[in-house]
Amino acid sequence: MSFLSRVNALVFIQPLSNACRLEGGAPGYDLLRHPPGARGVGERVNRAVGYECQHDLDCAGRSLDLSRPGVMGVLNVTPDSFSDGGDFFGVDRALRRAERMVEEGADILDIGGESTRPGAAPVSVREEIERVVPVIEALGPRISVPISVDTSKPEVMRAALNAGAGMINDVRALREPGALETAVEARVPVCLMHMQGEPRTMQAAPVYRAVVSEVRDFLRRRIEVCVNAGMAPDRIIVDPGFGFGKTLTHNLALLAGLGELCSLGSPILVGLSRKSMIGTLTDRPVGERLAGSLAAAVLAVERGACLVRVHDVAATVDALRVVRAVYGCGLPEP
Ligand code: 7PJ
Repeated sequence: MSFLSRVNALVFIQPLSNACRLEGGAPGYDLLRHPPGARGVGERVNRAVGYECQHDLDCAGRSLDLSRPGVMGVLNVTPDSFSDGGDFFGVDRALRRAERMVEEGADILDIGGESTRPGAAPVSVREEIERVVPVIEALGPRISVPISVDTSKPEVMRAALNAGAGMINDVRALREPGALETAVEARVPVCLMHMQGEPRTMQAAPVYRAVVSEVRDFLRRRIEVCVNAGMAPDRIIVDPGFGFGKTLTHNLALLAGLGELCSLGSPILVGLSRKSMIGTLTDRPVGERLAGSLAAAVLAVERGACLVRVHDVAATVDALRVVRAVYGCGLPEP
């Protein structure tokens, strides 16, 4: 088999045509989904299976378009965030950084005040609120894209939503006491992420029998728990949690097999940007992982991810423009 036909078999045909499309239901973004009027191979395949476009997500009045792959810009407001070294600690710097990400084409910003880097110290509720709320309050009126809050604490979720956030991104998938009830009541989109263990110890010795199916089953159970608690299924986004209790081998298996998560029927978000798996593969320090992160983002989108959580927004937007053009998503009208 030639290299190209291998790539086709592995990358294009399997995840795009099979994994997402044939499972039925309302799959996560699968590159066959695109705005009405877009042209290309995707549209023909799409019509043939009666595929329905994913509608926009309503993030407390601000719209997040999931009909094509989008970019979530990361804004860490922690003194110890590992990938930006705490550069943007402080409201003014955070605002400047956030506005720049929006100018560069971010579809949503994700603001977090708890570092989840391996070994990071826990943060109190009060401290986390003091980090994120002033930034969300000041930022909300200055940008038009939705703001997501990256937290597991119900008190922080409520404070952030009151301050203007419109989505919850929880690396613990609403497993902390009170988080599920808070998210159901808030009626905003929620990202449920897989993590094995806890940030302080999760990288010690993660073990899986079959990482892709275990992550998928975990996410399926969390979706069920949320829906049983009263959450609208179309508000749920899922994330395999790259680097959260996973070795390099686990992360690579998950990225290669990401298409298998499409059967969950929820849009897929991925966070691969600057992560240690990229550092290990490229032998680069955190500030030099852009090329590796872009490759990972493109691979994830080809396998069905509809949102990529990244630090380098402008470069990722460019990369996804190329992907979208190739798949007939977002081609200009003739
Ligand atoms: C992720 C996250 C991720 C989601 C972080 C970092 C570490 N939320 N929060 N997915 N990673 N949903 O920024 O690299 O992968 S914190």
